[in-house]
Amino acid sequence: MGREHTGVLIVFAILGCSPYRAGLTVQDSRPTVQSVDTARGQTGKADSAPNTHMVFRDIASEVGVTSMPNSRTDRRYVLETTGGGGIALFDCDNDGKLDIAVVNDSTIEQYRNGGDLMVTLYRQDGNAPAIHFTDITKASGLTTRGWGMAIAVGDYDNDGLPDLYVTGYGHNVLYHNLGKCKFEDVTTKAGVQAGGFSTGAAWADYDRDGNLDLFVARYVKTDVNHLPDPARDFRGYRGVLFELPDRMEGETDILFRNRGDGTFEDVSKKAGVNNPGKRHGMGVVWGDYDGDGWPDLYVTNDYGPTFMYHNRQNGTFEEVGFPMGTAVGPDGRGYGNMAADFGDFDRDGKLDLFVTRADDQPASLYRNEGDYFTDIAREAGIAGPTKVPVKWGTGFGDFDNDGWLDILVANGNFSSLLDTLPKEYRFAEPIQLFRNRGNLTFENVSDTAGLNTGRLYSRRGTAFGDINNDGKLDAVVFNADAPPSVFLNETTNSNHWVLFRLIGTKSNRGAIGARVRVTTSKMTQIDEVRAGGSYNSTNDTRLHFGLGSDATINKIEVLWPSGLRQEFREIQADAIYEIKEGEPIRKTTPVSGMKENWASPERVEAQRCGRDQASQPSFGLGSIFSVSGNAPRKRSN
Ligand SMILES: [Ca+2]
Ligand SMILES: [Ca+2]
Ligand SMILES: [Ca+2]
Ligand SMILES: [Ca+2]
Repeated sequence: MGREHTGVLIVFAILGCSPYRAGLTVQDSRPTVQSVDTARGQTGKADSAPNTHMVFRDIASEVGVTSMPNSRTDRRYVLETTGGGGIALFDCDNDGKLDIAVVNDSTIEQYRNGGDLMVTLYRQDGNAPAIHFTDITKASGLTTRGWGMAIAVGDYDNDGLPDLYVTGYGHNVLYHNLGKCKFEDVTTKAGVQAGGFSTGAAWADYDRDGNLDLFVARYVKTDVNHLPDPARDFRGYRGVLFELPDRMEGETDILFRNRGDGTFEDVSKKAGVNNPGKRHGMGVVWGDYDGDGWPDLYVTNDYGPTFMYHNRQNGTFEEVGFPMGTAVGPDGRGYGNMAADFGDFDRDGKLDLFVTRADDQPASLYRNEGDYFTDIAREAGIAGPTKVPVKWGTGFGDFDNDGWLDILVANGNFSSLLDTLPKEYRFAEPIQLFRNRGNLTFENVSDTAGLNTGRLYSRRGTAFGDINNDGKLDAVVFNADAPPSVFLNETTNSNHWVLFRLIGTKSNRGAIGARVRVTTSKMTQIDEVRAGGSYNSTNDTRLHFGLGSDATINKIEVLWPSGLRQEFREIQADAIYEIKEGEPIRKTTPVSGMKENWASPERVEAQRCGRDQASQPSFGLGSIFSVSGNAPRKRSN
């Protein structure tokens, strides 16, 4: 909660505007991304039915998402104000229907007595259109107690079943998925306890050996058994006795390397991502921002500059936040950074970055200019409306399927104790939604999209995914001291869409880090499969693309972490496809039992790429194949 900052970082902001140099080879090896269209000069018209009215409805209470967490709103300690908030949309039994995991916080009294169940798991058991969820937490084996924070879903053992890593205060938990939504706590055996006050976490195969690795951000040192005395020790905030974390000692961050045998080693220091300065870590998201085929890492820090770790392709990272222009806000202030997401909102083939912050601090929309990022939030119409509230979960998503990524932001103040103050932002705040006009500006549609028509809550994490498999991206949002909201996307238009479920064979099974490029007659889009992000949350790992008025996809390109590149032509839109590494694309029918049909693409290409294909035309990420001496290793299991 980065309130009351000084302006000491202004000098760095000036540096942050300069191009990325520093003698890195990345610039030289960077591929030329041949965009079909770029945002500059786009009119924003003609891709779709104009100006679709986005509509959401919170269906949580009518579909069985009703379990009340043990929590409270009158939060006084940092453990309470910053605790909790993760949501995951994932498919725990591979039946083709998304299930929901909610990470629970606790209370100080309850934690001292053993804590609360860190996760609530809802399995989707209805069949469309009758969506229904059942709380199966007790039967699922998710029985470890504690004080939960974040959830990162990833298949770390490549058995085809998504596993859960849950962070929290005191200890973290790795739940191995045994099948049928049953889980086993394997934390000790795996060696990923972490401890301290962990916040965001996310999986990625940073060394490309086929096994998912895990990054965990940590926040501050606090001892629940020796908490300070508010009356004696708190400076307070506008007279409210309320613990502020700015002077608290921070904690280091952790990178766990997956050995491929069910155990992990702590490589944080060796890899250069351990955060020795102990900045207060919050959000984590992986993304290959420079398109060199190696996943890079972005970590938001409260009270200070954020980290952009560039993957040097040799097991180490270089922190390049300032030279890349993403370390601080537009006016050079460090700010209280919360969450971040990568997405190519301007469709120029490069991943951009969106960052949420505390109150009185605008969000940043960092446009990837190739060699550095430029914060265009102000010009885009986002800085103004996002300045006011305390912002948490966020993400890019094309909610109206027009082919342009929109942005959702979940808000809410730290404690209901602050509701006694005049002119203070409320504990419960509206959600914000920004519709991408396609011309580098966004329309604030927060008041008309149905996200705030019901009771307002203090929101935290967000997870996006297509809950009812109708091609429209839905959103689940964490509510403090209440069950989550399940926002079904009921937008009506004639736009087309596609969903891809990727399955790695040589690459990690969950295909985390795979990049997909979709080209229609009017546009080219990219995205990557991620496992953890936003604020403490995990989106559906199926990639969703809105396609506007195009009912046919001319070309689908998949670049796998293994280096394999596949290309498919003339694929029908409005369907869910499964793409298994090295195999033909397959259409799946999103109903009970997931009946499968083989699509009959006119042409299917699968090429095992080597160095000799470095000059291969048309796919702008070809340089991954030309990397010598540090090619990805084979998966060991
Ligand atoms: Ca697994
Ligand atoms: Ca990279
Ligand atoms: Ca859109
Ligand atoms: Ca949907």
